[in-house]
Amino acid sequence: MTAHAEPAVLVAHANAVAWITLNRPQAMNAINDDLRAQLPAALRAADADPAVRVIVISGAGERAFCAGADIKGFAEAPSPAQFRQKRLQGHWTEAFDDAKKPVIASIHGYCLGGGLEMALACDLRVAGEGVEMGLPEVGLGIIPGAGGTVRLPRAIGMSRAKDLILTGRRVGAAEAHAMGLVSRVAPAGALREAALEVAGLVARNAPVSIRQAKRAVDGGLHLDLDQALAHENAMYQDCLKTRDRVEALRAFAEKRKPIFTGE
Ligand code: CO8
Repeated sequence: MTAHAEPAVLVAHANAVAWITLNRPQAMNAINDDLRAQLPAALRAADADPAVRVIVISGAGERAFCAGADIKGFAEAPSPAQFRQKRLQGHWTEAFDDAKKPVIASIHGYCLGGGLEMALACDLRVAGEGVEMGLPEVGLGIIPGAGGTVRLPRAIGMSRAKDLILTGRRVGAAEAHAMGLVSRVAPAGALREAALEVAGLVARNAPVSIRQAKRAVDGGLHLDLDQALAHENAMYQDCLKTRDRVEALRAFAEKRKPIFTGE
């Protein structure tokens, strides 16, 4: 990042939510080196912050969540040194996989290529009515190479994933919702409220339960049935040790809302 450049990522905190904004609106929040470096750092910081229970990722400006990799820099094949440097940065979506807290993508406008791969690395996707989502990589002489071919079939099934990956076509909000690519669609102008509502519904629950439920789902997905059930049980056992579990039972008996501390 140059000395006076705008940060590529902005972070705001409200209640238990860390709201991360991709901040390159002039380039439709396309992923350049600054964003590739700053986004994982912001995500890891929010994940480590004890005051944060849920993380939301959104895009600045009216037009896009993220239009994918910054393809203005794609034309030249990289030198060996550049290639090595890129490989070091290549696993930037790992920060999403490492996140213990739920990450929600709040998606408006264009969500293409690496932008959709980023959204797929989130736990939940909420879309505004005007979205256009797709993986155009095959039309650019590459394939979705930041997790798209891996995460999309896991999210929406093989047939629908191949439809999107092999055609490169874009889908709007209604189709994205029907195929399970997003779990909610918000009316135009109400996306932020919808994403915050989902974040709030998650954040009101016991933090250890949220973490363990996420680990149970993600960790169990690749295991056979017996192993997955054993994994689930291990995640469950960890919840039994918490004060929040006792607090929930006490609150029920006392006909009040539980106050969870994450212990
Ligand atoms: N990269 C850089 N700049 C972009 C990008 C992009 N991906 N998308 C849009 N912009 C810029 C435009 O260049 C333009 O800038 P300027 O005004 O300075 O010329 C501005 O945003 C507005 O764009 P348009 O004028 O093109 O607006 P339109 O409404 O005509 O079109 C589109 C909007 C449809 C979004 C169009 O801009 C477009 O097709 N963009 C490219 C989308 C694309 O192909 N994305 C996929 C890239 S491949 C990818 O993401 C692979 C992932 C690899 C991950 C890498 C991990 C290491």
